[in-house]
Amino acid sequence: MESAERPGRDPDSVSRDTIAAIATPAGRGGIGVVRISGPAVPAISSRLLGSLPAPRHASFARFRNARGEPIDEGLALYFPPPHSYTGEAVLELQGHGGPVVMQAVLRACLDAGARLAEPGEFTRRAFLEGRLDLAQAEAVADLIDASSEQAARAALRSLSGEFSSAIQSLASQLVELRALTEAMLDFPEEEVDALHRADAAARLAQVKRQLDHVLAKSREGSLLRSGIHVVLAGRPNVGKSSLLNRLAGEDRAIVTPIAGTTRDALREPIQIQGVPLTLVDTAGLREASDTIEQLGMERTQSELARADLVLLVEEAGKPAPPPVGLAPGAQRTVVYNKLDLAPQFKPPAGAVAVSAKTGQGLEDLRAAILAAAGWSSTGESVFLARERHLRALESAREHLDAARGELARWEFFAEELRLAHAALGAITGEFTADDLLGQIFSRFCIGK
Ligand SMILES: Nc1nc2c(ncn2[C@@H]2O[C@H](COP(=O)(O)OP(=O)(O)OP(=O)(O)O)[C@@H](O)[C@H]2O)c(=O)[nH]1
Ligand SMILES: [Mg+2]
Repeated sequence: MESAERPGRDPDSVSRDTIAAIATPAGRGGIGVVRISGPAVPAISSRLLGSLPAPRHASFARFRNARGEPIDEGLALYFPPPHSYTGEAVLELQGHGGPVVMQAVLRACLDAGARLAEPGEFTRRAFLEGRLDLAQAEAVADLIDASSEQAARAALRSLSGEFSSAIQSLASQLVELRALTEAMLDFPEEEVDALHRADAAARLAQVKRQLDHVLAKSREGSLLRSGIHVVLAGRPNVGKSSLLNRLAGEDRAIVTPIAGTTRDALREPIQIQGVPLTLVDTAGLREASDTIEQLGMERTQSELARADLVLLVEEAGKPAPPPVGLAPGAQRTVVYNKLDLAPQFKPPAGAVAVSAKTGQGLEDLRAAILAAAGWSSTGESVFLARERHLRALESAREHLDAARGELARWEFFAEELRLAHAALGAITGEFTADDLLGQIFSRFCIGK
């Protein structure tokens, strides 16, 4: 891996363009913000506002275009370097949030020498200036994209550096262990005694334990970002659509006593304890009686193929053969519905009994869904990890495992430690390839 840009050491930082963008969403609003960052901010400010506002004070100003005509008026905020979001000189113009006005203000900034910012470019600069590490920069986008309060809270914790410092703590222990090992490398093999090896083994085990802990919290937290695909499946008429309506809290799917009511797959986004889920109602599985039902069941199959969790719905107290066409595969939980019709029914271990009609057992069902998805905590201490972070942590763990097998061979041991360290460094952006950075920031919105 070619390590490219490093925080705070960007060679171009003195000769950079000045960038500008509308930072508020498109459309009409009470206020719209244009943000400008870069060395030309003072010059642009004098062209637009007639002067540079006092640092970090809200100043009322009239915004003028290149011909000196007033285009809007509002508040101007100036943040001198390095104490700004990007670490550069930043000017924020808060005008009236109409699309025409905002475009005119942006146009005036471009005419005065700025260029249009690319998606995520402000945050990318913050990263390059060392204001944020890569995991924190990603947390900015995750906070904006958060689909639940829990996800937002977890993103905010990452933004404030909680995830990064857990990673850094692992990295610094690895640095110590590497230093110790490198020192050993200078001795001939036979002089490295058992004491040193035992010490290294103990330190390695310690790092590994901590890494496992971080990984577990990250796996759990990743559910908050990506959500879980939960599919309701089973024979016709068992109450799949009724359960979807109950879990969604509104009547989304058609429910009738006629077997074969649902023809099409219906997706409904819901949340359980802040974990976002996509709940999918499907056509009941049986020998199809017509073309529409046949097509419906093909959709059921493709939903099942994509499921993280299948809720196989059965009727309580009515033993029946397994539904036709339910391929083994995704993790499944059996849900016995219509408990109100069979109040004596006790579900077997691992299954849940509910009544979509009375709501009985619904809390158990919600808990079972979260447990099956791997969510165990209240969400307070999880890390809102991305797939990229999970892969890096897993790779670091593999190298630590490999290192344990190489305690008798210092060179190999040292090399595995180096690789584990590099994997962790990729999370915070200490060692990160340029194209990866491009990928990460290009998914941001413009103006962030
Ligand atoms: N008593 C009782 N009836 C229920 C319960 N859940 C569903 N029903 C009834 O069972 C019938 C079928 O319900 P649906 O939700 O349409 O069943 P489904 O599994 O979606 O059926 P298909 O779409 O045909 O595959 C309806 O008459 C519901 O009112 C329950 O918990 N108790
Ligand atoms: Mg149905």
